[in-house]
Amino acid sequence: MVRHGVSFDTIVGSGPNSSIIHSEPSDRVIEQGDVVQLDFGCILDGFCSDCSRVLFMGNVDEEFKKIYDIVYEAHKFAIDNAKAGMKASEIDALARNIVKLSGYDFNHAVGHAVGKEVHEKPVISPKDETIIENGMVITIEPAIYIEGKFGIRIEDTCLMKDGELVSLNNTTKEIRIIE
Ligand SMILES: [Mn+2]
Repeated sequence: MVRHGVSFDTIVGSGPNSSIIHSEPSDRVIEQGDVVQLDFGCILDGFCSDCSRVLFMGNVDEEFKKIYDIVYEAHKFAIDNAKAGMKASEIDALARNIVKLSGYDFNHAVGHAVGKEVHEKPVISPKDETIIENGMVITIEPAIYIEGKFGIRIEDTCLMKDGELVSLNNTTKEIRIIE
């Protein structure tokens, strides 16, 4: 990232700030028990990337784990089940319905196309009817925000290839606890 440059200003939100979608880095000191939300990307050969991961500081309570598992399941389900030829809105629904069935929702799109700009059209939202075709690059980033407490968003940049959605990020999505 240092060598190639970032595709947008890195988001780091700890504790309650993790529940703010575009949290800017602040002087807040990271504490035991915090959720730390990271959202970042770089530019390679003129093309952007976009990735979100969550870290847990020390012991994590059961509510955090429960919410993490829902978001991770929604993220994974959408990647595993998105196919070329589906509408953007249908791919949004794959992830959002898992979150909704668990009694939550989130007030942003499940993703967006990525190219020379980090946010391009189509938007993977309930209202976008664009057909997602082979060769398109989109993000899958469902989330749950518990206002004033914490937020969890898991995001990969994905390529629609041979009819299937393939994640281009290799970083683990298992729960990461920093002791
Ligand atoms: Mn994104």
